[in-house]
Amino acid sequence: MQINYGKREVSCKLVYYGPGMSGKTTNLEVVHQRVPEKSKGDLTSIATEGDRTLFFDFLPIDLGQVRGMTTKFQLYTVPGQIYYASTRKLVLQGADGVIFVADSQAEKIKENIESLTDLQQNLDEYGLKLEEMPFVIQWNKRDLPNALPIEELEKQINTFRAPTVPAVAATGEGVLATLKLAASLVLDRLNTKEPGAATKKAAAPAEKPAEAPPAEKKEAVVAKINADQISRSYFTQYCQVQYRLGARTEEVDDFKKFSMDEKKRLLESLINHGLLLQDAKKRSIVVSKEELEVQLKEFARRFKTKEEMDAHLAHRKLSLDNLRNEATKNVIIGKIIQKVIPNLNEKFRITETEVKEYYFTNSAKYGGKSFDAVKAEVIAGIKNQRKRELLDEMFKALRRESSITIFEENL
Ligand SMILES: Nc1nc2c(ncn2[C@@H]2O[C@H](COP(=O)(O)OP(=O)(O)O)[C@@H](O)[C@H]2O)c(=O)[nH]1
Ligand SMILES: [Mg+2]
Repeated sequence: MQINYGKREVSCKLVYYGPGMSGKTTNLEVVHQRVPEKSKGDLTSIATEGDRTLFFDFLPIDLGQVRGMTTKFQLYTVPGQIYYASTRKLVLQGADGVIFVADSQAEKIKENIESLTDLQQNLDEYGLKLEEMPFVIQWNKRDLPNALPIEELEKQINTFRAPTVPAVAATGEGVLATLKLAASLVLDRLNTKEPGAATKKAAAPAEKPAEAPPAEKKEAVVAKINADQISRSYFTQYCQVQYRLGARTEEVDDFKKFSMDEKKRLLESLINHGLLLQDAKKRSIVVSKEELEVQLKEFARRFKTKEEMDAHLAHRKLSLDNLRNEATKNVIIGKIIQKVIPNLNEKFRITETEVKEYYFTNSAKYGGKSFDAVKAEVIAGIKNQRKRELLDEMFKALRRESSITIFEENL
């Protein structure tokens, strides 16, 4: 759960768990269809040909103002197949609540129980206990003739006596009821864990800035980019993620300490990204699920197997959220460049003379290899350099028309 007191925003993560084919993806599809346009993002599904979820499905939704805070939920599903065990664990990272989608069919009882055990084991590794978490069971596929009676399911599966909702996800029945129930449990928990956290800010008198509520004092601001504020906790998180993404070693530090100079440099890059995202918003640039899918698949291609990729992420302590954010940023950068610079292809056209020139001036880099042997590498090098130049120009232009304040004392 992330709380941004400055923006009065709370962001929660809900994970739909359950055996393969129980209806998790269907649940997300129904939520996506039924939630009003302005309150939802794109549904991102990364599926194999067989229409089975490969990584996870992702849907951000906005439940509106709850007790004075904007409440955002990130909905995730997990892949059901046994061989994606490590992905299932990764998706659970940072979960605030779990919805277990059970398949009511008599012949699925064993799979349901196995999946529930798998869920408990995975949570255990994060030091979490299902019985202490916001947890809802959905009895799905109630329409099928071989569905077991609910009392029977309760007896065999619901050992914690978690709240349950019967559903026919295929027709949408029970889907929103399940989500609402889970969301309310998460929000209740937020209020008991941090008494008054959600209400304090809303009730605080606005006219006396000298007596800011304690929540705001805690949340120091490191910079302002136009109307947006960057809190210190967000910045700290950003620094850690950038360090992990760029790490050259397999294992990373739990918490990397940065010098003041490094912090300032990271803040500059965060400001650049912030400006870029604001600009994208102004230009109504959005990232479609297909575009995100291409980026994520591109990343996955670097690994021979899924297990290898999951291990890579786990070693670097990177979550799927981190990956998705990076991918989104990359897509946005590409789209803005294309919009801002209409003659982009012209700029990226590289003549043979230029390639040779670059090769000779940077010959040290190529360790004495012949021109022909490294030509492709040289061209890629030039393209990267141009891309960096273009981005620099863009950042400069954006900074000229923006108001940026840095609070160094809070770094
Ligand atoms: N009859 C019936 N079929 C359902 C229901 N919910 C989902 N399905 C079907 O079950 C299959 C698997 O659903 P899916 O959402 O992909 O399962 P996932 O593997 O848990 O993501 C699909 O063919 C769905 O159309 C339901 O309530 N009743
Ligand atoms: Mg699925």
